[in-house]
Amino acid sequence: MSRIIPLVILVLFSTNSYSTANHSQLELDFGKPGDAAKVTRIIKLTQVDNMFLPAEVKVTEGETVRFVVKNGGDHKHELLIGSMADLKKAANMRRMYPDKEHTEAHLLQLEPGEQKELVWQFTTVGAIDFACPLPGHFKKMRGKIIVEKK
Ligand SMILES: [Cu+2]
Repeated sequence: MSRIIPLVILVLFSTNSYSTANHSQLELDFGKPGDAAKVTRIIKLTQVDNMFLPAEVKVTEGETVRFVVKNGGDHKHELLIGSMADLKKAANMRRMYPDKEHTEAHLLQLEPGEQKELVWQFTTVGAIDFACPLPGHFKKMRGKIIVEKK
């Protein structure tokens, strides 16, 4: 009997810590939501109708970046980070279901004149894309994040 109790406690403890970690730790192949206290680079992006300025930015592997995104256009814009395949999927979804709500951790939605921030840690060397997936914007409003080796 005395052997069972520690085992039960261990299982409860590990289940609890797993679900806590799982909740706050979304990890994608290009990184994860960053800790605002660990930001080492601030990148300002401006959206106009219809492009990002600048359209290419460089970061370093492991770095936590704060994107400060300003919609300087007259229309709604979004910033979505992801592989080109995923961005195309997102753009198709927005075309087919324009009223669906989107809440991805790597997405910002901005009204004209609005400014929002996204903190992201880039964990994989290479290039990752970003875009505004809204209909009519997606083909022009694209950019690249180059993640350089540390
Ligand atoms: Cu747009």
